Amino acid sequence: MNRLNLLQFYREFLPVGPQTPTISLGEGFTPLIRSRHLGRQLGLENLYFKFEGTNPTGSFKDRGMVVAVAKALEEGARGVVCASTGNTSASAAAYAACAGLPAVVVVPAGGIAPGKLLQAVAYGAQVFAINGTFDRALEAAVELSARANLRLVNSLNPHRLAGQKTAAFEIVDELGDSPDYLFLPVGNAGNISAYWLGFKEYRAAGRTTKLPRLAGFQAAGAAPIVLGRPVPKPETVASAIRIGHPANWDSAVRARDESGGVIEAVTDDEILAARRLLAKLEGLFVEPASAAGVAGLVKFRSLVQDPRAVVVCVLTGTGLKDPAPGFDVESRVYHVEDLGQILETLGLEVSPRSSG
Ligand code: AN7
Repeated sequence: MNRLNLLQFYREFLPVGPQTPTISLGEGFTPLIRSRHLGRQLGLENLYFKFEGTNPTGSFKDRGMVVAVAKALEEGARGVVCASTGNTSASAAAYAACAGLPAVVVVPAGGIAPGKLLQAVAYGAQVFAINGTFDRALEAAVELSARANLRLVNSLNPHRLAGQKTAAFEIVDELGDSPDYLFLPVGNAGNISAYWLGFKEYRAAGRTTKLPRLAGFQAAGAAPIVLGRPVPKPETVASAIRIGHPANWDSAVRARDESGGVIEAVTDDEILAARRLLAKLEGLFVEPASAAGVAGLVKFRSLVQDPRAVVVCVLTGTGLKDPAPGFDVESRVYHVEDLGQILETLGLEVSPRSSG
C-alpha cells in the first residue's frame, strides 16, 4: 500500500517547492472517529474525534515539524532548536534525526512527561532542562537560535502552523464540509491558530462552504487567555499545556472572535474525568492535555444547541507518554492465587473444564 505523503498531498497550501525535500515519517492522515457512546450520552448525533495520537511521535506536532524541518534542510540550516512542554521536543528530535540534522531542545526542569523526555533522548537530541517554566525555556531557545545559528522550530516559526493547518484540511476532506464546532485544548495557542488558518484557506479555495465555531480550553491553573493576563506560575496536571504566556496569544484571540467561539477553562479534575471517559467509553487513550477539549464539551455542553450539529473534538496526543494521571491502577488489579479465584471474582456461570 502506498502511504500518502503529507507535504506532497497538500503542497498547493504549503510553503513547499521543487527544492523542498519531501521528508516523511508517516505523519498526518489521522483517523476521524465517530463517537459511539459519549455523543449519545451528551445528546449529540454527530460527534467525532480527530485522533492525532497516531502520528509517528504520538502527537499533532509532527504535522508542523515535518514542514519546519524540511524548510530548515532546504535552507541549509546548521541544526534546529526548540523549547517544549514535551511533544514539540519529541517531534523536533525525530524529524531532525530523519533529516540528518542536530537538534537542541530546552525543557522546563521536572516539567515534562517521562515518555516525552525519553523520546527526545532516544532520537538523539541534546536535551537541556532549565529551572523555571516553559516560558523561560522558550526565551532560551529564541536566544539560542539567534546566537548559535540554529533554526527555531517552535510555533513562532510560521512553517509550524502551516503544517498544522493540514489537520483542518483532513477534517473537511473527510466530512465534505467544515464541522459546526471544533473543540480543542489550548496551550501555546499555536494549534487553534493553525486550524483557523486551515479552515479559512479551504473556504477561500472553495473547498468548504462554512467555518466552524472554535471552542478552546485551557487548564484552570494555566489559563492566561481566559484571565486576560499572563500566569507567572502555571499549574496543572496537563503538563503539555502548562504555559503562562502563550506565544500565539493574539492570533488565538482573533481566531476565537472571528469564529464566534470561546476560550474557557477546565479544572484538572474535569480533564482527568474526560480522559477516563474517552478511554472507557470510546477506546481512546489520550494524554491529560488532549482531554481538555472533551472536558470543555462536557462542561459547556450548552454551547452546542442543535443535537444534529457536527462537532469535532481534537485529541492532540497519545496517552502512552504520560500514562499515570487519572488512573489508580493498583486498586483496579485483582491479585489472585488461582483460576478459582478469577472465576469467583468474575461471578460468571461456569461450564465443566474444557478438554482442549
Ligand atoms: C498534547 O510540546 O507546547 O495550543 O511544547 O502537547 O498549540 O500549544 C505542546 C502543546 C495540546 C497545546 N495538546 O497546543 C510543546 C507544546 C498536546 C500538546 C497542546 C500541546 P498549542
